[in-house]
Amino acid sequence: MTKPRTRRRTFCTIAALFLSIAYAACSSHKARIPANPNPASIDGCWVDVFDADDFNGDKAHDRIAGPGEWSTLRDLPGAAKVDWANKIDSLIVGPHARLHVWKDEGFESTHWEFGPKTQVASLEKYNAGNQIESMKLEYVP
Ligand SMILES: [Ca+2]
Ligand SMILES: [Ca+2]
Repeated sequence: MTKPRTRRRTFCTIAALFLSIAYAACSSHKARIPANPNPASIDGCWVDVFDADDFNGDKAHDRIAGPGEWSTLRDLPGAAKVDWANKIDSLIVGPHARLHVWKDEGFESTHWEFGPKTQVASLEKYNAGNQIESMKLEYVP
């Protein structure tokens, strides 16, 4: 009696795995990736992004929650500002996050990496001001 049940559970596990792979494959082709893809995202795994230097939120700012990958920043549903491509000037990395950013979409061209708790008042210092077009947020324990 236990055998068919185990087999069914295995089937369900495999089916769930396929569905999640299919979903991941589809979502990576979609432009619309939410600013917070995982509502139960891990505490401290985020990046605060600002449209101006010195963490000036008067213009626009957002918290992008990870872990996650954004091959484009042009369309982030759930963000206060949906289009962050080539707009970030300052940023604060959460205490449990490692931020990777790229100069072009699709994680291409120049890459910069910022560790947990990094505060960059002006990305101009790295020639990255208003240059970021894709990013990944990695969880750091
Ligand atoms: Ca800007
Ligand atoms: Ca570019």
